[in-house]
Amino acid sequence: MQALVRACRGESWPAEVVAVISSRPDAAGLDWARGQGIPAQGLSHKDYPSREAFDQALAAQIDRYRPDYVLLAGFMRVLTAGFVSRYAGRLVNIHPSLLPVFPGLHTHAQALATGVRVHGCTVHFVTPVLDHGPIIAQGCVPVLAGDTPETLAERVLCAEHTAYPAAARWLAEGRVALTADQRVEVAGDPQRLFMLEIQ
Ligand code: NHR
Repeated sequence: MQALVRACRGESWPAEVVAVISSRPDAAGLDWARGQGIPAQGLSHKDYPSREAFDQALAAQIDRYRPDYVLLAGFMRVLTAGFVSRYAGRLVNIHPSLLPVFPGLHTHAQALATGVRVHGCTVHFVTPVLDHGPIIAQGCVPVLAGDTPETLAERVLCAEHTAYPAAARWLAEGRVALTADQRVEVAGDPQRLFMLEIQ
């Protein structure tokens, strides 16, 4: 979230972050956003009797700001089909693996347990099927000898901080389209793959 806000501040960026909303009212990112002059709001899922009720309240808050896009960043609640369809084509997530491998949670531990030599992150449109939407961009990093889930997560996070702002910029520039077979095309045909240099 901070990487997206910082990127949008850059010169000649065609986007701004209009609000930051978290399902955890104690999230440090909310205070950080307020400090940056961005409206920020906590909305605890624990205050709602069902996922549907929470998602409806969440949508009501989001719609106050009339955003063109809703970008999930560390958002940990599975969203209902109703919420996803309301923002169809405008709802994006970054997942810490090279999808379609390692959907779900604990992706870095899964990568180490499987022994893959390359790992990374995926920026994708959100669909009702978890971690399955059309891929906008990916960032990859090597798995190194001696890696722990924590050291690997840190390396992947660097890739996330490159891939997500890049994808957000393509979206804001109106360059991202979905094909009939649900693949992403980006006008100008950028590579859409970010490879981190490791010293
Ligand atoms: N919702 C839909 N419909 N589709 C996706 O692809 C979604 C989504 C909501 C969040 C982010 C995803 C990730 O990047 C995301 C993608 C949380 C869970 C999860 O199981 C799964 C995937 C993601 C985020 N959440 C538990 C739940 O019961 C709670 C886990 C917790 O609180 O620690 O919602 O990884």
